[in-house]
Amino acid sequence: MEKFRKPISFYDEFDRKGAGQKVTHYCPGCGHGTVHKLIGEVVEELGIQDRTVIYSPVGCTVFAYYYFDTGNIQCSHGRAPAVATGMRRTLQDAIIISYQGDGDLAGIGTTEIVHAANRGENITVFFVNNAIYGMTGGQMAPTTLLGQKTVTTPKGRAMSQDGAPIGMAEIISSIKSPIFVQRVAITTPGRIILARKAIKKAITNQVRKKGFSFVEILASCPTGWKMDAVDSHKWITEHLEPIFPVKVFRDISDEVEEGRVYKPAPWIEDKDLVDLFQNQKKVPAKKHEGKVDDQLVKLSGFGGQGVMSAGVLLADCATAEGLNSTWLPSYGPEMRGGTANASVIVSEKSIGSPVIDYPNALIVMNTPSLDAFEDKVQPGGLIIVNSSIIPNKVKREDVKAVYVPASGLAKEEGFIGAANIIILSIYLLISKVVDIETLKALIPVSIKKKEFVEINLKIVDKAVEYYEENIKEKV
Ligand SMILES: Cc1ncc(C[n+]2csc(CCOP(=O)(O)OP(=O)(O)O)c2C)c(N)n1
Ligand code: SF4
Repeated sequence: MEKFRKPISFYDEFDRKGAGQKVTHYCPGCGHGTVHKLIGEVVEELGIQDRTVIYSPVGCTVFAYYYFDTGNIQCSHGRAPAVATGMRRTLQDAIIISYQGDGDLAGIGTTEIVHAANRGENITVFFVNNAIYGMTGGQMAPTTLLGQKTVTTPKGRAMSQDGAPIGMAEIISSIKSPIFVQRVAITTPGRIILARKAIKKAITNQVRKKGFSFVEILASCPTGWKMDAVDSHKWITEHLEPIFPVKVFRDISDEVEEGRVYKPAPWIEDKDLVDLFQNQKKVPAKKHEGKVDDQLVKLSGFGGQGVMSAGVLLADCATAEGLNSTWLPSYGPEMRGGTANASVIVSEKSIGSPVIDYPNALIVMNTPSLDAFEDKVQPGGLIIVNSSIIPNKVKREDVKAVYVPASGLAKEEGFIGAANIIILSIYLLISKVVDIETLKALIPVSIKKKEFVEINLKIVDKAVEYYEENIKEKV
C-alpha cells in the first residue's frame, strides 16, 4: 500500500450533516484520527471491508460512521460489547470491532467489557485511553492520573477522594478467556508501527475465529488536556506510560485453534430453544376473531400475589390467538411482600415499546397499587379491584370500576394463591380481548406444578360463574 493513500475502507468524502461539513470532527492532534487510520488500513489489508461492522460508542468517536465505509452500529454508552455479543451470536462471519473510549469502556461500560472478555467472545476491542472525558469537555475519567487536573478535579485527582487510575489492560488480562491483550501508544513513528501490528493481530485473531482480543491505545486529547499536539505526545510518554506501561499482557494467539466460535452448550438443542421461546405454540390456539382495540394493561399487587404470572398468561393468550403482545415486569426491591407490577400490551399491530405510562386497563390486587396507578388510567379505561383486600373505592368518575372479591373467591375453592387467575379471567370476560377457552388451554402448559392445573381450571370456571351472576349485566 502506498504510504499516503487513504484506505479504501474510508469514505472518499466525510459528508457529515450540516452544510459543507466534509472534514473530520476531531480536534487537531487528536489520537482518534490516527487510530481510525490504522484500523482502516488493516481492514483494507485483510480484505474484510464488506463484512466489518464498527461499533461507535458514546464519546468523541460517536461519528465513526461518517468515516468508515463499513457496517456501523451506534451503541448506547458503554454497551458496545453487549451489542457486539448479540451480533456475534447471530452473524458468524461478521468482523466485529468495538471501538471505545475510557469513559465509555472503563466507566459506564465496565460490566459489559468484563463479561464479554470473560465469555471470550470472538470480537476485537480497541480501547482508546486518553485519560479524560473528551467529548463532554474534559471531566475526570476512570483512567485520569493522580494529580491530573480536569474540569471535575480542578486541583488534581486525589486518591482519597477519587480512587486510583484503572488499568483496563491489567484487568482484562487477569481474566482467563482473552487470547490477546496489549497496550500500545501512538506517540512516535516506531510506536505507531507497533500499534498497527497489534491492531492487525487483534483483527486477524477474529478473522481466524480464535477469540477475544483487546488493544488499549494511549492516545492524546490535546483539547481536554489543554496542550498542543506536540506537548500531548510528550505528556503521554512522560506521564501516562509510567502508570499504563506499554506492553503485551497476554498473547496466546498462535496457541489457540482456529474456529473457536460460539457454539451453544451441548445441552441446548435448537429444538429446546425454539420451545422455550414458542411455548404458546403448543396450545391448540384458535385465531382471534373480531377487532381488538389496543390493550395497555397494568397488573399490580404485592410480590407473591401472582401479578407477574397473570401478566405472562395474558400475553401468552394473546400470542396464542395470533395477536401481538409484550410483557414488562417491574419488581420492588423486596423478595416477598413488596409491590410489583407487570405491563402487558396486546395489539393487532406491531408494538413499538413495552412501556405503559397510561394504561387503559388497571388490575389491582392491593391498596398501594390502586393508590399508585388510579390517576394514570386513561379516561374511559377500566379498573378491576380485588375487593377482598382493597377496602377503598375508585375515586375517579371517568373510568369504569369493577369490584371482584378475587382473594375470597379463590379461598372458597381452597386456593387463595389463585386470586390472580380469578381477576385475570374477569378481565378477559369483560374486555373480550381473548377467549376464556384460550386461557383454559394455556393453563396446562404454563403451570409448572401439574398438581395445580386442575384447581386453576376450576378457578377459571368459578370466575366465569361470578361474572355471569354479578358483572355481565353491569358492564
Ligand atoms: C447514558 C449517557 N450518559 C452520559 C452521556 C454523556 N457523555 C457523552 S460522551 C461522554 C464521555 C465519553 O468519554 P470517553 O469514553 O473517554 O471518550 P472520548 O470522548 O474521550 O473519546 C459522556 C459521559 C451520554 N451521552 N449518555
Ligand atoms: S476533545 Fe479530545 S478526544 Fe475529543 S476530538 Fe478533541 S482531542 Fe479528540
